[in-house]
Amino acid sequence: MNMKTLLYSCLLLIPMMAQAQFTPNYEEQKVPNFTLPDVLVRFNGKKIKNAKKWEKKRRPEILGFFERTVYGQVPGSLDNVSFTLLESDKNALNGKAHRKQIEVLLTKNGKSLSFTLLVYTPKNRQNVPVFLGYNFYGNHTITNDTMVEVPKAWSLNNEDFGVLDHIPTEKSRGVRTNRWDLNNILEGGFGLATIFYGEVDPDKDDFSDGLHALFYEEEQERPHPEEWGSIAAWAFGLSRALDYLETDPDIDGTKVIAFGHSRLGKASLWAGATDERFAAVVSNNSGCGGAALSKRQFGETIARINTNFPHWFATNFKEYNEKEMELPVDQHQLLALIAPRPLYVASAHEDQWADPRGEFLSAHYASAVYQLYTINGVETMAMPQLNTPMMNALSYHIRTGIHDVTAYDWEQYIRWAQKYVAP
Ligand code: GTR
Repeated sequence: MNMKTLLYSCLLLIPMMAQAQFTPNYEEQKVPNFTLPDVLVRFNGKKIKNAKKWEKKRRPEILGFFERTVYGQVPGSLDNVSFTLLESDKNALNGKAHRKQIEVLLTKNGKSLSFTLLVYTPKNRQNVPVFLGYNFYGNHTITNDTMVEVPKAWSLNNEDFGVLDHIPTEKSRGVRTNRWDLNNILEGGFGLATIFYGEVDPDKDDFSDGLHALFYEEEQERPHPEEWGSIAAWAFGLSRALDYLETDPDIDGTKVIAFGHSRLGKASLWAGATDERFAAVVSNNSGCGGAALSKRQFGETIARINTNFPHWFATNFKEYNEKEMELPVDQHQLLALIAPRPLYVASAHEDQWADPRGEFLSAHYASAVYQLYTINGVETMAMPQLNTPMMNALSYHIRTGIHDVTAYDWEQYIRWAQKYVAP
């Protein structure tokens, strides 16, 4: 081999090596050995023995770490939050539901941002428990109801849904009804409240828009390294929606369940952790940076997620790219921050990218905190069979199929919420 060919092959190797580094691991035997930080041992080594000490000592330090280093802190508070009822119909969905669309207006530093909350409650019912969660492409995608407004905010493109040039469109009305089992939610005695996540913070690596920009000091262009990324902004938006829900007599503000799928499941978990007014949380296939343990490095990893989605987490979190073992926390501790409130973690068998086993083990290790309250969680380390939920206040299931939200998932969430959230 002459010098030239040698040099050429080396040049070819560099991108291949970078690629190899990023090849996701899907083999259980290749999961590295690691010691999980004990949820009940403080950073100073002291053991936590009861719920009181957990709440006073351990919970705040875990929350503080996740705030500064993972999702990022919210820099201050809003000047004002106000609600305007845009529209309502007591005979929506063929007389089954009461529909409302509410504008939630957030103001800070003379700037404002608004989002539209779509709420359905069972007809002629008041004070009902409700599932609150974001949708990916607009409120009008979750139902065929023609009265639901098409949002104007920036959207991810989706050719199948007719979303080109990042503009939500009428064409996608009803395209996501499969992910929102509205009939069964209402028949189960629950309301459903949803928001298009792009209205709170567009899902792109651009900090000039969305919620972040409201909080900037003069000439600031992006959050400081310990400040919030998009997931924390979405979580904050859920809390502002909860501010409204607490004022609505049709809804029981003490029984609002934060629900989310995938990246929005990460947001619902963080909302439940930071805002204890949420009565319960559902994490559907939330994966890396959500329910799944990072130290397993199975499927999506910290480096991968921070590279593909540089805006999701605090800049500080990038320090742990390919350094999972150095991270003094793991995601079971995020789950533990929800305790003693009911929590449902769900995986899908074909969703290996989200590491179902890592999601399961995370729920298992979080159970130690539920036990302090004598509440049952995921006690065993053996994963359940497919489509066989382990149902307790802290529940887990893995169903057949892909990364998605299905009628099967909703059937379990409704049953669980009837038992543990709104008995
Ligand atoms: C994937 C991402 C996951 C998950 C998912 C989703 O591309 O890697 O962490 O959040 O998107 O939100 O659908």
